Amino acid sequence: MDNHALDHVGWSERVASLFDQLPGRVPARVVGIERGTARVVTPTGELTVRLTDFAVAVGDWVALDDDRLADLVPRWSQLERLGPEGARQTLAANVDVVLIAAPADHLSLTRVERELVVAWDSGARPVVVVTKTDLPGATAVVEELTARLGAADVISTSSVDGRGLDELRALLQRPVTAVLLGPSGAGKSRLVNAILGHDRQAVGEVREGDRRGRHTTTTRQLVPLPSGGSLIDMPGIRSLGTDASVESVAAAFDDIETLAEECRFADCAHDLEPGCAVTAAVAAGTLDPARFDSYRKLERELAQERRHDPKAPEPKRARPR
Ligand SMILES: Nc1nc2c(ncn2[C@@H]2O[C@H](COP(=O)(O)OP(=O)(O)OP(=O)(O)O)[C@@H](O)[C@H]2O)c(=O)[nH]1
Ligand SMILES: [Mg+2]
Ligand SMILES: [Zn+2]
Repeated sequence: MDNHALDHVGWSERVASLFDQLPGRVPARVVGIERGTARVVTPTGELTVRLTDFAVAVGDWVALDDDRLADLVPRWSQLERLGPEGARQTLAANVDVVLIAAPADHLSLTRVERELVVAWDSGARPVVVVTKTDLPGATAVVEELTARLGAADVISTSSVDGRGLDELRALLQRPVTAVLLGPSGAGKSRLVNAILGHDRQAVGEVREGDRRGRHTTTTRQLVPLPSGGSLIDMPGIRSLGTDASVESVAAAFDDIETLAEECRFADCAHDLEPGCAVTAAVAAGTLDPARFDSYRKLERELAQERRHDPKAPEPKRARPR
């Protein structure tokens, strides 16, 4: 691939071919959003543009006409959540990898399971990144997590002693764009700094009592990395509502999906049906009841979402990957 002035923010052959459809436009990538403006990187430098006609997200590729936003390039992936009021929000666009930051000192397995569903639904590949594994007790936490999560990819990291960082750097090569998803205080920003090798992102203390963060990061930012890829740091998210597709739940709970293929009835609800392989696995002790419980909670929540949304009576289908 020829060198391009936007290589450091993820320029690729795929992006180049998208811009082939927009002759005469200047390509740019959104690297930050703040109060009605977007910070974009263009081949000749950075620029702040007003957002009037377009709703853009960090990671979007946009076409400029005279320093004005003229087009939004079609996205190949988008990480979305439903806010507390049910409004859909795009957290990041055109990401290839979703890094789910799970702090070893304050880990919620059900939260990670939900984040995996949301990540699969984006169209990008999820990787669970356990942070702070330098802390005592982390080994047991990682073991519990990997035992619970079926086939998910898990990387153990520490921004203090540097473990796992090379594995992350190997993943974050040009032109990969990754986004950091996780609760406040998980160590997302410090991880960005550790991979960068200098302190660019602000890092905040966690509260002594419950190890929760103080919402230090307040804006989403795409950071070019020395390893060639780009990493989007995000504010910690409190509530991660979702209307993910049935396929995304199946991908995140592949172990339960595999069991379900053995149920006597194809439409088994894994409740009181005879010949249910899923409840049989729970009874036999081969499926963690807590994992089955999070699966059922997510399924119920998604069924609710589909019922409430009058425009979407059918379950949402997964985007082609
Ligand atoms: N022991 C240890 N502490 C860490 C590690 N990474 C981060 N921390 C600490 O965890 C706290 C939170 O780190 P941040 O990087 O600010 O967390 P964040 O996920 O960016 O939080 P928000 O910006 O609020 O969403 C800070 O006190 C960090 O020093 C680690 O690898 N080991
Ligand atoms: Mg942060
Ligand atoms: Zn069943």
